[in-house]
Order: sequence, then structure tokens, then C-alpha cells
Amino acid sequence: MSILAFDLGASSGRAMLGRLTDTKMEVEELHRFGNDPVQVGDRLHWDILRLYYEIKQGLLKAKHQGETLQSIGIDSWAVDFGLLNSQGELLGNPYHYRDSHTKGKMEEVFADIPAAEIFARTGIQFLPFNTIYQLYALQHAKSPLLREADRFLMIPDLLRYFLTGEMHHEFSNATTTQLYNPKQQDWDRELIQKLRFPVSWFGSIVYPGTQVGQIRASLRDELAIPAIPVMAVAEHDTGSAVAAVPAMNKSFAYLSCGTWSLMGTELDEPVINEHALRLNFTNEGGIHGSYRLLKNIMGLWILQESRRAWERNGRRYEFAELVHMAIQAPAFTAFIDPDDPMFLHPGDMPAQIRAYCLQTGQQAPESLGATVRCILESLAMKYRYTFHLTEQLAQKSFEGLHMVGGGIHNKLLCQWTSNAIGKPVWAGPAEGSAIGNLAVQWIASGELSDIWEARNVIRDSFQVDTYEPRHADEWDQAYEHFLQITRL
Ligand code: LFR
Repeated sequence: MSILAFDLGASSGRAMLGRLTDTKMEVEELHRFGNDPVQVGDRLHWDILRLYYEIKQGLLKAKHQGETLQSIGIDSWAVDFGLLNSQGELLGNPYHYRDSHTKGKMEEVFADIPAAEIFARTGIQFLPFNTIYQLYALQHAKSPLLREADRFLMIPDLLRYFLTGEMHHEFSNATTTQLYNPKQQDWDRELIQKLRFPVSWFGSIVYPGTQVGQIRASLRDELAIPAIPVMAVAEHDTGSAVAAVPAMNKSFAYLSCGTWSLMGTELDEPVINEHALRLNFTNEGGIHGSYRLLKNIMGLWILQESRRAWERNGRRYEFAELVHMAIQAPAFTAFIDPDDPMFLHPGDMPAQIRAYCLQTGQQAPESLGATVRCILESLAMKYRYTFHLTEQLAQKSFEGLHMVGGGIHNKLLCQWTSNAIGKPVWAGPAEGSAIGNLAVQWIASGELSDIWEARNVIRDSFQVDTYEPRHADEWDQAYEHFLQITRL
């Protein structure tokens, strides 16, 4: 028997087949497909039906390979959603969170409901694209979608609904809406009412590891497949990635490194206090009632988007080539704060980086190598900054940092992260989200006893590389300079 994890990431979507032997997990990529947002006019959308099509292709490939699937689960990035009418039909193509329609909306909401109150209720960091501000933006624009809408489903909830015909809200993703109250362990209906969003849209919440239906009859007929159980996993990809961190004990720091960099620690309870509010940390729901105290860092998005800009100018570079150019460029010549809002939306990142450097009185990087070096060094510095804040907030000291996700293929970044934090980095597994998705399904079926057994098996099954810190003095000095430039 095997199980299937659909992991929809910013670079691509994958169907990953998992098998468990006595001591090892094996993961095979069965199907990979594009997951590019589609711009229409000024709006940026999910290509949601195409993704559903690709999920079906994944199921067909499993069938053609002769697999008997024990269960399937889906994870994707957070905050985005679809609206459905009373007939259960999807209204429009869901917006992508990098769409600019939420610009300035968070501040407008604060005029009605103070940020401190929203944080006290939800424990979620302020990101301009949180579901709460997306819904507010639709309301503010008097979107006709709202008139027709009868239900609201986060993206994996929606795809699960397409597969099963059942509507459920999965916990880890529900928390990222900034409308969930961890103290009440439910949607914050008061907050929802204050915002004049329809309370009836927000139904009961299911937890990772719950069976939430099976492949519906019409789809079974269409694909000629049996009734496969569909599981709720940690459907927020970061929740799945952190489930896959091969930690040895409860006190660990992680960096889920991909398009976003998510750095923090796992706790039993959310940390909702003044300090967390001021540092804009979040408390996202995880598996088995855990919370991820973490902070979003803009991540490799800036590099990916720079590469797209260079491609538009006529040449497509491999990441390995870009990293090689960065190594050739001189060290510590310019820094950015990767989390400056100017880097959030799609655009000409190299030009934005030059603008940031000029605004902060630095010499702007001109060559590709200097630009990539500036991005990667700045990320490593921001990791150091956030690592210390995590230690302060969690009141813990961490021995090192676990890095998971596709970003660990960038060995230079892993080494520089270790140099910056002055502690070892343990990098692996690269397929964090998919492995965490599979792990939750195996725990649900009883094949793995709990998350700690899962983490042991993950550690034994996948490559984990250790990086030791180097050039401590140079990095310490440069960090002071980074703090001055970024005014952190
Ligand atoms: C990572 C991630 C982050 C979330 C961002 C937007 O893929 O899910 O956790 O803040 O995407 O949804």
C-alpha cells in the first residue's frame, strides 16, 4: 500500500507517492506540474481548475503504476481561498495573495479594530495579504462575489471539496486567516461579525489526521478508480514542512526555506503577548495541537523574481550559475532588508534592490553576481536577526538550526546561514512539505505512532547535511553594518 501527497508550491505542484517499510520512508515524485498564477488585467489569480486537472492526472498515474492508495492529502500555501454559491459552485478564480488588491487594506481595518485587538484574538502576524484583509478588500470593492457567496473554503479545502463533495475547514490553514481564535479553539465569530463578514461561511474545523471523505462517485467513474480515503493533513504547507523537521527533542529552531523563509520554533501553546505583537511574530496552528511561533522572511522569492527579470531581458540562468557568480562577487558590499514591502509584489527585483541601496546611501549592485550576493547575504543576516528574536520570545537557546525545503539545494545559503548565526545548520529534507503531508497520513493510519517516531524515521530516511560556522569575526562585523543599514 502507498499513500499520495499533493504539495502545491510556488515553483510547482507535485504528486508524491510515499511508501513505508519497517524503518524507512520512500518518496517518489509521480507527477510534477506548473502552478503559476495567471494575470488577467490587473488581477493575479490561481489557475484552480487546471490544478484540479493535474491532481486527477496524479491519481491516474498512480493507477497506471498499479498502486493501491491507502489515502491522499493536499497541502498548499496559506491565506488564499475560494468562494462558493449556495449550489456549491465556485465563484470566480481565487485571487493570489501577491495580487495588489490588498494594498493599504490592513491599515484601513486597523481604523475600525486596533491591531492589538486582532493580535490578542488570533495570535497571527500582520501580513497585508492575510485572508482577513483579502476579504475586507473584496467587501470594500463591493465585489459581486460577496453577494452570491454562501461558503468560503481555503484552497486545499476547496480542492478536497472537488474531490469528495464534502466541505470542511482544516485547522492549520484556518489559523492563517487571522480569523481563528486559539483560546476559543474556533473561528473568532465576534471578530468576523465586527468585520461584517457572514458568520455562516465559517463551518466546523477538522484537524490534521482526520479522514474528511473519499473520492466522490462521479470522479471514481470518470477515472475508473476505487473509493480512496481523503485525509486532512497540515494543509498549510509550512505546517507540513515543520512536521518533517528531523528534530531530536522538543526544543528546536527551524527555517522552512523556499519561496518564503519561515523561521521559528514549535510550541504547545501560542505566545500571545505585547512582545510577540511588537516583533510581529505569528502563532500558526500545527499538527497535534502544536503552534508554530515564527516569522515570515521574504526568502528566495527575491532571487526567483530577479531571475525572471533577467529572463525577460533575454537570458535564463540556472540557479547554480547565479550562485557561482555570487561567489565571485566581493563580500558585504550592499545589504537590503528582504522584508521591505517593496519586495513583496511581482516586479523588476534587481531595479528594486538598486533603489533600496541608493535610498539607504549604499553603492547599488550592478552586476548579476553582486545582486545575487546582496540577496543571499541579506537573507542570511535576516535569519540571524530572526533566530535571536525567536530565542528571546520562546525564552530558549537553540543549539543550531534545522533547514528544510527546496532552498537547501542552495548550499551557499546554508553555509552563510551557519556563518551568520554562528551555529551549526542541519539541512534536510528538501521535500519537507510533501514528507510532512505523508507523515501525518501514516500517523493517522497508526503505522507511525506519533510525530516523534515520524521525525526519527525521517532522519533515518533522507539526506541531512551539517554545515559548521566559518569566518565568525567577518560575519559579526558585517552584521553590525546590516543592522545600521536596515535600521532593525
Ligand atoms: C509558504 C507560505 C507561508 C505563508 C505564505 C503565503 O509557502 O504558506 O507560510 O505565509 O506562503 O500563504
